[in-house]
Amino acid sequence: MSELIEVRVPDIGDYADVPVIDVYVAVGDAIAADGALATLESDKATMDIPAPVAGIVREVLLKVGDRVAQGARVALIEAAAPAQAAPAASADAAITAAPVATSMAATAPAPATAASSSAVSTSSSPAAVTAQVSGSGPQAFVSSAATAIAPPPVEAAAAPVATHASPSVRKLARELGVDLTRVPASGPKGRILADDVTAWVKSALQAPAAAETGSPAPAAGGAGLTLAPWPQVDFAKYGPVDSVPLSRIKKMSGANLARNWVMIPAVTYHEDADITALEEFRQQINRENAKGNIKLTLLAFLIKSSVAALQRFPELNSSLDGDALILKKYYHIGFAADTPHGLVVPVIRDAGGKSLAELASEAGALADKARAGKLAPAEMSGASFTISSLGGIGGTAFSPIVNAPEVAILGVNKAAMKPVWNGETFEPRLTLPLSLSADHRVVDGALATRFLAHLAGLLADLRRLLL
Ligand code: CAO
Repeated sequence: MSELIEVRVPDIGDYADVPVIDVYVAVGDAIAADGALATLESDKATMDIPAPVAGIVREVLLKVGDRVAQGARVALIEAAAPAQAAPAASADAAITAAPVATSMAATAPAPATAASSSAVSTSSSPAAVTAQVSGSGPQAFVSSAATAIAPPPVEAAAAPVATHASPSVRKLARELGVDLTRVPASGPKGRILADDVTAWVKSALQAPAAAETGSPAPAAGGAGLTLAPWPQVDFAKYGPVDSVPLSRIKKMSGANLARNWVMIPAVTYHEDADITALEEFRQQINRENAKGNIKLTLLAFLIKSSVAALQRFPELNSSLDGDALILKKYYHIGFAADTPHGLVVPVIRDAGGKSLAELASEAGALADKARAGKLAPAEMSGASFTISSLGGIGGTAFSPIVNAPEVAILGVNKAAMKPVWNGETFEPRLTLPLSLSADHRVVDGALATRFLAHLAGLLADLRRLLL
């Protein structure tokens, strides 16, 4: 007999009484694993509740307008196949849906956007408490926390007009500054889809370019981007192709990546760190603890050393807020984790106060949780600096995209033994390539290079962490 799964509202942080603004399923509907059952939206955040398993919806236990908190019942699903996550073989197992990189997104608009929020905007609070973090692509993590550098809206506030769009689409529109009332809908029952929003933005971007007879010169006054139209190519003309829909995470993260790429004047700086001694120490400790469960990872050393470097150079642990710089006195370090769903960025809170063993164990646990798609929004929010380590895979350098509203991100590639001149002879030294991308509005080249040199010095001689 098929298993009946009770889906409940997952950990949504300190939210209570959150309105249900959309319910996507009805009794008898077939639902795929991770398909959205319903959406919650508070004044600061939105989140889809995904189905933990594929199956048939047997009961819908909430409706639009209900106000819910963690643990509230969402639906009963008759699982198509036995649910792996279900405890024991209970026929009435209760499962709390894991929010899979959806949009528990802080939406604290900059004053400019707050003033011009249209009917589609749902946020008015200045407090940003949680951030969705998800990713895709080669530089694939995103914080969707709205920032002081949010794009200006396409036009000023309009009278509220009802639009039919999911919260994730409305969030996308907010981030791109699109007034949804102007976007033609192509979804069922007049629903505006993410593709409609991106198509509208594309056409808005292409219009001035087309009108300018192909001139690549920027628009007068420097406002807006004058871009050539996106190439429209019928690829099938050139050979066989498959069209595969982008994953949910990629769709959601794409807008944030594009925003960060276009809006942050980032420069990437490179430095080599001599980690010969660090690696010997790490291996020695791991040998000593071979029977225990502590394994010191390189990532733990990177986090620890980054916090020390951030303490020395606080501008790299900041965010822009209009004309002010918010210098954070906390050190919450995000790290990019590669998962089957895409890249996500779990956050280690107060990393400065944690030992190497604690950092290694917490990062390992968070990475496992990320791979299982079980990270709660709170576990992906609030980072003040991010590390993206490709060291376990390879590479010699890359240019990570700054994860707004942070101002800097550290990229790490694979350490390699290199000959280093010691004044008399070449010595083999284990060399770790570091790549720091930093927002030039906050961090100039000298500061970035001092930060990287300091970080490399800490990694080369861990005793410096004690200073
Ligand atoms: N140089 C050489 N070897 C390295 C290394 C480096 N910089 N970093 C890790 N390694 C080694 C590790 O020591 C480990 O070997 P041992 O088992 O012998 O110790 C092996 O590579 C695998 O490490 P790992 O990368 O799986 O583990 P980690 O703790 O170092 O990293 C995590 C954890 C979550 C960062 C990693 O698993 C991951 O997901 N990385 C990908 C992140 C990513 O895709 N970033 C790009 C985002 S787009 O900018």
